[in-house]
Amino acid sequence: MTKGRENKPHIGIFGRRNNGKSSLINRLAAQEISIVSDFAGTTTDPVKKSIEITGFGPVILIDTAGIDDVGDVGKLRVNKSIDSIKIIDLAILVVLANEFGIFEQRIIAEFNKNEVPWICVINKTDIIKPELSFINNIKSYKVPVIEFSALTSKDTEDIIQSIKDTIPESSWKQKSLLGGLVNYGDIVLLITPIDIEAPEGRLILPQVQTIRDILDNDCTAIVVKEREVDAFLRKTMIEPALVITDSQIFLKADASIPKHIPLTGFSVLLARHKGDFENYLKGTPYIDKLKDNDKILILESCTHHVSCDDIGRVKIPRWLSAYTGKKLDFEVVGGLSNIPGKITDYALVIQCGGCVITRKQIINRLKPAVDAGIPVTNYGMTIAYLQGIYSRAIAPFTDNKEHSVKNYL
Ligand SMILES: Nc1nc2c(ncn2[C@@H]2O[C@H](COP(=O)(O)OP(=O)(O)O)[C@@H](O)[C@H]2O)c(=O)[nH]1
Ligand SMILES: [Mg+2]
Repeated sequence: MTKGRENKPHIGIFGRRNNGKSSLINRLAAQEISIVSDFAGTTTDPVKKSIEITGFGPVILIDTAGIDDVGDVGKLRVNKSIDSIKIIDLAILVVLANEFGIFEQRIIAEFNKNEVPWICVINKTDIIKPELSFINNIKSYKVPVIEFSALTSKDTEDIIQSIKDTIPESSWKQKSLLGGLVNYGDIVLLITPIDIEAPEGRLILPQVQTIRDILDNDCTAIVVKEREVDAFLRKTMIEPALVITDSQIFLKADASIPKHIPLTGFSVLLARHKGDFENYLKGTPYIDKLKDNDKILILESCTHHVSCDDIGRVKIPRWLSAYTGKKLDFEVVGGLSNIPGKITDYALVIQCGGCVITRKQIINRLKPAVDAGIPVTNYGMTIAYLQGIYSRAIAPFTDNKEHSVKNYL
């Protein structure tokens, strides 16, 4: 799965069995992607589809099983549907005219609990027309209500307009990686090692994204290898406004870049862009307070990046143990699997960079820990801390009020 694909806004479709959820998805996608049938319970596990909504753009639609499913298996399906609320940016509740009760109220309570905005589609209006009092009752939740028929409505324009009006801008509008850190015309120096770990013939994605972002900010990017930095600064006398380095060579960069020039790492930049940065800032220094036998939870969001796997399972445990000198107990959880045991059993939670999931998914993943007061951090911030470069690397984000984390988020 590519990064771009997973970063699209996620929209979940909920409602009782047979209300036409899958039919609605097919109309929005203008193609047959979900299995539609008149047999209640055709859609079992939530089905993710990457589609282009005409007039809005690319999104991931999640088709779910009915919220009124029955029996043991049915309940499991309902729970899976409810689980998917944690990863969506918007919900569409599909109801039928004059049918709004306990099932709808329960799912709305889940939307509210997860702070997911929603819209309501009254489907099958070709066979049952809703009464005005029914529509007004749903409108009292202060959500858009659209009368629709997946079979006979000419277009989905009203639904798409409501999606556009309701979906949070942060779910689709890309923030600038360097937002608040640079000004028009600044020169930004990037230090990237070209070693055996570097991919053949190209730069890695964070470096490419940063270069693009520098250009988008009307700044100049200069890219050098760590071995060339000293000679470059001496020969050109250029004073960059900001230096961004690969974290692995931060110490070398720290020595080469004069102290008055802000220096940070790609991984810290990405932690702000893609993580729960404010809580990482609070949680990372907790590394110094770790004690013998403390349990550390490592959250690895994808299960197919061999290099991340190595960082989470081997390098971070080794470096953390060496740095603290304590006997620590590590537990790695992959994908979006449930966390074994109680969150309060852990002394620290370390999240991966999250390149394949959305910022919202990371924040929701960490929420139980944050709510329970457990310190959280991520791979990049932890590595920066263990290498003793943390305070310099976060200074560009915390020094200046104008550039503060809050303003960026
Ligand atoms: N008359 C009518 N039938 C519909 C409408 N939308 C869906 N259906 C039918 O209702 C049945 C269930 O649809 P489906 O999309 O599978 O429902 P789901 O269980 O909510 O995903 C199918 O036979 C559809 O053809 C509609 O707007 N009007
Ligand atoms: Mg279905």
